[in-house]
Amino acid sequence: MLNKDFLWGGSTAANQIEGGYDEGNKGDCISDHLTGGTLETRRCFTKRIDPQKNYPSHEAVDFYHHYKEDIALFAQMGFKVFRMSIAWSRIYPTGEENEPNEEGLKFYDDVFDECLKYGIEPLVTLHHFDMPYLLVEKYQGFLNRKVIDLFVKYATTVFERYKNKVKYWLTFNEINFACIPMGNLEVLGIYHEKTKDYTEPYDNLQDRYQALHHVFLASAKAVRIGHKINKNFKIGCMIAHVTLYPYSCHPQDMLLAQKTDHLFNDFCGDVQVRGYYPYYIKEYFKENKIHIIKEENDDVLLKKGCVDFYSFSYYMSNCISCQEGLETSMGNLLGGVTNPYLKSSEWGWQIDPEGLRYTLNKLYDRYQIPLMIVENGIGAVDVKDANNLIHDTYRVEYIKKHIEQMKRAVDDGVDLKGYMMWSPIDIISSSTGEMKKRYGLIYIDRDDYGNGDFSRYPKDSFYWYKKVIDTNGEIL
Ligand code: BGP
Repeated sequence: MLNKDFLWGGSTAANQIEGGYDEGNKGDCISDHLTGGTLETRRCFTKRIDPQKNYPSHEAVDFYHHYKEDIALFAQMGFKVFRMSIAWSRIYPTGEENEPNEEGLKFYDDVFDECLKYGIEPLVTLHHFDMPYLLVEKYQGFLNRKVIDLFVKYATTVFERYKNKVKYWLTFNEINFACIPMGNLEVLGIYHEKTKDYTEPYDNLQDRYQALHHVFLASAKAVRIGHKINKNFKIGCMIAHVTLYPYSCHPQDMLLAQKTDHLFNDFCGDVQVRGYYPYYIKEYFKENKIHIIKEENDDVLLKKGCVDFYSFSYYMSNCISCQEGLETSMGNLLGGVTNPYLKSSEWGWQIDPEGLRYTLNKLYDRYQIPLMIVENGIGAVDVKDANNLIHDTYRVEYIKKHIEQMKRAVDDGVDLKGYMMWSPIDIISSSTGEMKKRYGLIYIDRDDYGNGDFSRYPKDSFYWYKKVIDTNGEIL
């Protein structure tokens, strides 16, 4: 049974939903430089914005102008919580101004007021793949310690401004993306001059882990300051948990799965929850000749800036094997070996509801602090019929099965505070930049070629999710 105050809702990110990329004095950020792509054609990162190219974040689904309508629809579904992110470059357009941009601050005031009007708790991510672009060019993002202070200035500004409106915060979205080369740009803000394709960047392990160290410090400092500004703040970490199984019971598969799990899924959470680097990373650093340059107080700071809760995204699982030549699968950030017992989504992500129960138990066992699922959903092609109806039974099926397993984990004893599906309305896909890959409970009239008038249409899943929330997950 779920608690009465269980936080049901949905989750979004500024760069995928807002649009209005040059309105209200917003500066451009990393995602404003990413072109649209498909499953077959990768997105590109361009240093200059090229008027001939399509950059989906520029208009996204125009939440910037539709937020009232959207939040009213979330309220109609009975949302208790709405996860969104603040675009850093709306508050500090280049990241370096001394004074924040009032228009940007006002926009989020209005959004939060709208949520609170309906009794919806905003849960806010400070950094979701959208560092102000100037910081990439000038400093190579978090590779430079100066960016820690710039981030902390931004965090302090929004904590102060919204201290009576927002209680739940996340510092960095999917921070562990930085544990694979592709995370260089979107999490760390590193775009090396030798990089040709940001999805396969020139990768310098020393730089990547040094920059990640700075991100840990930025997060820890923000947690400390947040708690000083309002002792009731609950500030969490956010991990992309790609659940990994050994492909076979061969001891070498077991060991490789354990190691990959540590390095990808566990490392960042271990630092942010426990406040120190775990033992296994020291060996990895030694093997790879990585030497983290620390200042005197860094370790103390990490220890003092532990998060209050652990949040994560869960879409899928993958297998790990030391055998070569096995069939492989794609995934949310991390691919792996295909699991013969699972089916995949149209974009090749393996669907594994029971893996969610397994993961919740693993995480609670590991950390013993409250957990939140802040992303879970399925990207699919939806068809709107002549009556503007969208029969997305596959989405209902996906979410239903995951909620069933989530409830079982709560019965197992896991302290789970909330479930935020991804995403309440169709938004731009992060990996492919498409509109076609839809996650929403609400359909948006917009395609990959800029057609459509942004009208909103509830899908069948909208009415289904409303019932789920109304019954606190009893009727699925
Ligand atoms: C996560 C991101 C989100 C979101 C989601 C779905 O990695 O935090 O921003 O987009 O994945 O992924 P995609 O849009 O690539 O299908």
